[in-house]
Amino acid sequence: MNGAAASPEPSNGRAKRWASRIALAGLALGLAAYSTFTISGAVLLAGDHDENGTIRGRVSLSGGVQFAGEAPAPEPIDMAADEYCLSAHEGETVMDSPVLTDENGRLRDVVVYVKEGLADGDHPEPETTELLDQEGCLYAPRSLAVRAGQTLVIRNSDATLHNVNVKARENRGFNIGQPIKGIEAKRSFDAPEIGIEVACDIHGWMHANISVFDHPYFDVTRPDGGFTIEGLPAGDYVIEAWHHALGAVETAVNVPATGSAEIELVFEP
Ligand SMILES: [Cu+2]
Repeated sequence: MNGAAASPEPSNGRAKRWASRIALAGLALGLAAYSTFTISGAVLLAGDHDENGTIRGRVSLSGGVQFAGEAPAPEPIDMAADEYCLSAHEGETVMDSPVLTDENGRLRDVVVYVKEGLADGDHPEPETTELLDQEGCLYAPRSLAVRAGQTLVIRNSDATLHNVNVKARENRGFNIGQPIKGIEAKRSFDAPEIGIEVACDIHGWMHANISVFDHPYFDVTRPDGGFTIEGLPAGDYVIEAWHHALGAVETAVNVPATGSAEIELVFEP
């Protein structure tokens, strides 16, 4: 990802493109001193200031996460222990790996979030609930992020018994059985916590993780490794990417007042 940002540019593109290249060079130098992992590219667009020189606006921070090594080949999940699970995938083999990438090494299920740099203060309240579903004896999604206090709906969409063992450390953990198709439980978490492990003790292949934030500036990478954090105030931030099997990497980023910022995070094997 070098050069062009995927996000729309301000209208006076050429001057700002040059400005962004200079900013990029500066950022790369800064990052080299700051971090011990690889940043393979970043594009920053110049921001605007009002007459007092105050930066304004909220922008979108987007980018991607890459795994620089060779991901282990996915292996078939043996669901023979449960007839229902087998029948839910009749005619197909469900493959799994602790590190899931696309053909370009783009890493999915990574929690990307603002770790440092946010001003104290009120953040917009979450207006929606989040869903952790169990479907075909798999969690959907595998990696989930919620706000502290936000309602999490845990649903069993399968006609078989699952239990949901939520092994929180900073929050109160719980372990609930969900024996009936369509049953839902509602829970929430009080405190920020990264990567709460979730497992089904009946089906040993079922794993998920939940991260809890006290602010809204986070996302989970899509199957193409991409993420977008919307509405971030201009400023200097530390962005962390956390993966359940690979750990965490972080980078510093300056988010300009208008346009967009783009970063690339790379996990080394
Ligand atoms: Cu289960």
